[in-house]
Amino acid sequence: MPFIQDPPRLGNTYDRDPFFREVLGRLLPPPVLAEIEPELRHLGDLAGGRLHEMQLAERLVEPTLTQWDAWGNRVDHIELTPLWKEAAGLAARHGLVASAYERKHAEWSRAHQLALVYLLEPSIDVYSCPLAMTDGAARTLIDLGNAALADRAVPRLTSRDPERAWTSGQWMTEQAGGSDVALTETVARRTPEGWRLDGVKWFTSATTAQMALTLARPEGNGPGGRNLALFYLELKDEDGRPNGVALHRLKDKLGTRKVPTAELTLAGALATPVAGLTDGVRNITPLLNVTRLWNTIAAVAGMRRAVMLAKDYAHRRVAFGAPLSEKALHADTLAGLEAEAEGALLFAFRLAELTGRREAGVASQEEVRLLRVLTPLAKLTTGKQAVAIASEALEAFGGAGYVEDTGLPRLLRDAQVLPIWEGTTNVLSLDALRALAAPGTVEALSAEAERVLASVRDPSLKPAAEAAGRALEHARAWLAAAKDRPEEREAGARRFAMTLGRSLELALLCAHADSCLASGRGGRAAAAARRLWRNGVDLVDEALERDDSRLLAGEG
Ligand code: UCC
Repeated sequence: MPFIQDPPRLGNTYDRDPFFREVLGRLLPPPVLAEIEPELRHLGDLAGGRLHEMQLAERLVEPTLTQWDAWGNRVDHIELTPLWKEAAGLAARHGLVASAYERKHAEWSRAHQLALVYLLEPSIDVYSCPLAMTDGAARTLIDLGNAALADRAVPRLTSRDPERAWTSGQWMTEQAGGSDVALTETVARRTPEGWRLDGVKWFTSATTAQMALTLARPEGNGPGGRNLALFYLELKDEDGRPNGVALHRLKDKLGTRKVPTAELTLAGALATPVAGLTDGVRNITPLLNVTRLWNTIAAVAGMRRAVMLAKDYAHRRVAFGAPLSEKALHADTLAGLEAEAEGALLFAFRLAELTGRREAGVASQEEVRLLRVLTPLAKLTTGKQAVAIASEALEAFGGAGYVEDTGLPRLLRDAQVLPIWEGTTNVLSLDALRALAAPGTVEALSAEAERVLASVRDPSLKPAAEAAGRALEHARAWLAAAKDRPEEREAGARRFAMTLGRSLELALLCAHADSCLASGRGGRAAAAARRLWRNGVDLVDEALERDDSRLLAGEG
């Protein structure tokens, strides 16, 4: 008898995601949700239907680079996949970048924008990458106050007209280093026509952009990140000729295969300093913080997609005499994955909320500090979860999860980039420590944790909330004990950051579950909170506790 198995189906990914709808319902004022809901439902329909089908159908199609035309002209043409072309139009029309800048919904505009992103992201083959950089570039040009460049580029970066819309690159990584950006070797020279850049950029994602923000060392400046400058460049001149940018090849990557990531040379590319001739690293950080926010949303969206597929399949696949969904161990495994994704979703949208408040000018000083430290924490925590969840979700399909033409292995390959790009887990753990060293930031984080935990009143949630509270307390004690011991502080940074990230997720999920119980919306979220607790927040915490007691005992 042939093997015929019903594949997993998605359906409308907005309608079939009650947890997401619950989270939006708590976050957004009812008139805002009512206004945006038809569009969310429409995108859920596209994401679970036509786009998902396209994604499966063009699984083997990848972007290609043509460097020369038949007559010897350098053309460097990148042909994108059909889904990417479709996604570009959809992203512009639905304002996947624009809605954050139009600010139609005041401080809830970021949450609105990222809800759109959350729905489309898993079905557009990582077209979110150029969109994230575009958003970050618009934010950077605005924040740095370069009116001429902002006037020129921001209306295009935030356009809803696909014919007019631009995307931006973010060219930071060089052969000398991707994390240690201060090693940048690209040189900027002042010429009669303006600044010209020479160098090699080793990893430039989505190189089909019309502009890029990049770092270069102005001739005569010394070493280090402070002596770099942030530059704006356009890839083509007014006549459509290349602006001193030559693409060598596309990268052959484990995942994100539809993203045309290139190596390129800058040979006399005309560029404009964005904000003076120093402090390039500091000046590019608004871009980094926006792409880290997108990374967090993409991680959560990927987790939810993997869980949605695995859950649907569990109703279709029969083994040992019953559907998998009726098997206690399989159901428990899926519940564990779902709890992770739910904690992560709450963390991501808390970040979206704070970002929206800051951009709308209504955030308190404490919220600004909180946002600074939650950005690396959320990115690093959800990036790690995304890989673990994708891996476990594939296992829930048995061998089918390991077979390419099911379309499932892509989930894991595309997740693996999330802890790497935009700052690895270790780099971001150190960034979290850097943020916490600023005055008032430990206090802002403690106040957030206390506020969230104090809102948990239902006795059934107390043990989980107390576990989160204990872990947070350990983290605080470790930070104080590690203050004057730089080596131990660095070595323990990841355990510290993961403990904070995972216990904040648990605290947020407990608080969410409490509000569901209080409003009579059932105990499903409470069960998820207890499940997340059992998933091992305390295991991370124990590891930290060992570090902590070693430090407290003064051991080296
Ligand atoms: O990976 C890439 C691919 C692009 C694809 C985009 C798609 C993503 C979206 C996905 C959605 C699906 S592009 C390259 C990514 N590279 C990185 O992320 C770099 C990772 N490395 C770091 O983040 C490091 O921590 C560095 C480069 C920032 C450290 O450099 P330095 O030279 O050691 O810098 P300092 O001295 O630590 O920091 C310089 C200044 C300081 O402020 P001042 O000057 O006032 O003392 C820092 O406090 O910058 C400040 N600073 C920040 N401020 C550093 N980081 C931040 C931050 N995150 N926010 C605010």
